[in-house]
Amino acid sequence: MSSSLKSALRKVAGASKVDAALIKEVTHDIEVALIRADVNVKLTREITKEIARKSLETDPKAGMSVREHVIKVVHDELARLLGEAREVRLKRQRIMLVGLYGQGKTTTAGKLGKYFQTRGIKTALIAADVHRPAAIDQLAQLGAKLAIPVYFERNQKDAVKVVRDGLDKFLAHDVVIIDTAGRDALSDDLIREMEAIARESQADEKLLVIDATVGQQAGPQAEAFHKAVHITGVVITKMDGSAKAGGALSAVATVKAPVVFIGVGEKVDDLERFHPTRFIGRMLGMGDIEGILEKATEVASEEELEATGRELLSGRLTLRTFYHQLEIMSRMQDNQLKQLVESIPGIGIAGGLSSEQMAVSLETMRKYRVMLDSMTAEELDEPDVIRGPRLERIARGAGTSVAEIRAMMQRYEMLKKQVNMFRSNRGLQKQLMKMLKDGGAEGLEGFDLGELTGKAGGGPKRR
Ligand SMILES: Nc1nc2c(ncn2[C@@H]2O[C@H](COP(=O)(O)OP(=O)(O)OP(=O)(O)O)[C@@H](O)[C@H]2O)c(=O)[nH]1
Ligand SMILES: [Mg+2]
Repeated sequence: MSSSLKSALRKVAGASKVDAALIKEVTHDIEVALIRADVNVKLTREITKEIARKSLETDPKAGMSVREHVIKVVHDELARLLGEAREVRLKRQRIMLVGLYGQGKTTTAGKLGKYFQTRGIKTALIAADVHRPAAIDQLAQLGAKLAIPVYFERNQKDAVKVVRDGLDKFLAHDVVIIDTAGRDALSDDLIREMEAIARESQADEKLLVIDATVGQQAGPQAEAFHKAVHITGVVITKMDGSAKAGGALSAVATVKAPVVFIGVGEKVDDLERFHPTRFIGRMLGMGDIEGILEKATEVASEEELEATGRELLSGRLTLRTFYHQLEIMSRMQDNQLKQLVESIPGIGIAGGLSSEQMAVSLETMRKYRVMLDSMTAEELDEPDVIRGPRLERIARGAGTSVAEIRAMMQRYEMLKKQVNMFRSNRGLQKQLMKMLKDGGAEGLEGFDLGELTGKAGGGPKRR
């Protein structure tokens, strides 16, 4: 679908105003692209109608060109079509993979194993497909290649026993991934087996693995599995080269089963977290879509950055300053952030952080931002007022626990202490102000990224 979406948007490139004829042409192209990608026809019509209406009825935000305005509208509608993002968190958990024959469960088990392992989490695999002897070999080979232990019992026909024994063996592992057997269809015996394994393992995540080539059929499939075993997320495989990817994705979104990962090839690295905005950016052939969306919200001006820096130096650090730092850092490109981190005394010198460790710390920052987003202005300016019921309200608003909010507040308190120490060092102060002037990368001084990456990242400690 991507090339036709790209050409649709190219038409807007030179336009100086949004007019009906132009939008009609663009929405027509988008409609063709979506239908070609197997997106349901009715859904496609609704989407393109909305795109046309919103492009014409709303005015571009200040500082946005016509092209950016239309791109934003197109993005927002496609994002609705694809559904909300949900992430499988980097924590101690048991993950069970379910699905029909040949959808990619075993391959995905290996990919997920690698995903956690490279993020510093001790991971193990259990081969609970007891129906096909070759299934054990397949997972065992994957595990050997990745140096991830695999538990299996040959000639054992009781999948639940394999799971029980495997979990006993892997008590010291943080993430245990269970590969299960497929069937031709969602039969009673498959449901019974899935239920029994889910019960035995107390799986935190039950991920349905669906092959993108089933197209719109992915919808009813996801719904049926959801009814049967309450899946917590969907992994769509074979997104590489499937003309029906749009059908599978949109159909799954309509049954409210969040897509968490997509498989984009046969190799162990071919797994991506499903991130609707990034995905849409790629469909539209634009790497910079996040940049455009930010423009539509709020752009931190240079003055703002400098003000934040001065606020830091003055010692009047509030949660608002903390928030600004996170905001700006999350806007920076990975390589910029890496450079910046490496320039911080005590962190960068000893080899720096790997890109995986950076990814974990970025995740933490995003999490913090959500928490700060659910605070009131008063709370941001006077963090001391955050107590009791306020803590609970903030946790609810951020979809997290009071303990997590407390942990974030502790980070903030620590940063405050570090800033105070930093204030007594003039050399560092100069360096910070220079960074601010050079392109807005303030405030990192207070961060101990080793701490931020925590157990998962195991990042270097400050010296
Ligand atoms: N191109 C591509 N191929 C994939 C992807 N994921 C899995 N495959 C291939 O799909 C085939 C089936 O994958 P498996 O992982 O064995 O599927 P399964 O669900 O475990 O199958 P059963 O155990 O037989 O039910 C294999 O040839 C994989 O290499 C993907 O994202 N892209
Ligand atoms: Mg398998």
